[in-house]
Amino acid sequence: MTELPEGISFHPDYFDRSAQDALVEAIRAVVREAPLFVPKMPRTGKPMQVRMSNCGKLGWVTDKENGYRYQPTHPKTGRPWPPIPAPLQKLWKDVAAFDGSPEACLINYYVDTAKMGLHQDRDEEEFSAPVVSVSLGDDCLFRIGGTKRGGKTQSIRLRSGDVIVLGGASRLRYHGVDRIYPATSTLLSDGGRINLTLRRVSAKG
Ligand code: MD3
Ligand code: FE
Repeated sequence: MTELPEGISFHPDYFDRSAQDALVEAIRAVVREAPLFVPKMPRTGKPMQVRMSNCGKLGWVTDKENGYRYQPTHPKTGRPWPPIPAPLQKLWKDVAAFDGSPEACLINYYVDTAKMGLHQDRDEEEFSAPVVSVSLGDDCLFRIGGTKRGGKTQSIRLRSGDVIVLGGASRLRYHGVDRIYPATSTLLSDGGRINLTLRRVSAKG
């Protein structure tokens, strides 16, 4: 077991099974109001493999015409995003070490075959706030690299209930999801993996 880079803190099994069940129920309620959508790459319009939604004042969206951005409303319904569920607001307070509340919670849903390519999260204005990630459902192989493309990378298996905090010198590291390990969790009735990322978007005035 090798050490993680500075700025990353890993909390395996942060949420126990009953807390995970409660989170899944809360996320199911969010996606009833704000349905999962298919994000499309800027310029090409190529669909990403994950399905997405958001809760919070702002949500991350992307489409062919307007590219990556945060906006206060759902791209299909035009309605505001639902609020961030209380247990996730508490999580941020407990682990983020940032003086300000989370503005966005991106919901990523992965089916068995879905992946997410290496990328940086840089659509936020406030890079001094960490990104706080919660994994639910099937395990995945997560990969983290350096702050430039093409350097060496490290892989970590993330399991249901794990929390990982990406901050400080690691906030702009490249990262992605190489694979899902199907049927490794009983949490989600239809299988797959949910990742929740809590984010601060705007700098505090
Ligand atoms: C490392 N999601 O939504 S979460 C994303 O599992 C995203 O769905 C992945 O990458 C997922 O943008 C990974 C863990 C994560 C999130 C943000 C990071 C790792 C990060 C920001 C900087 C470095
Ligand atoms: Fe990311």
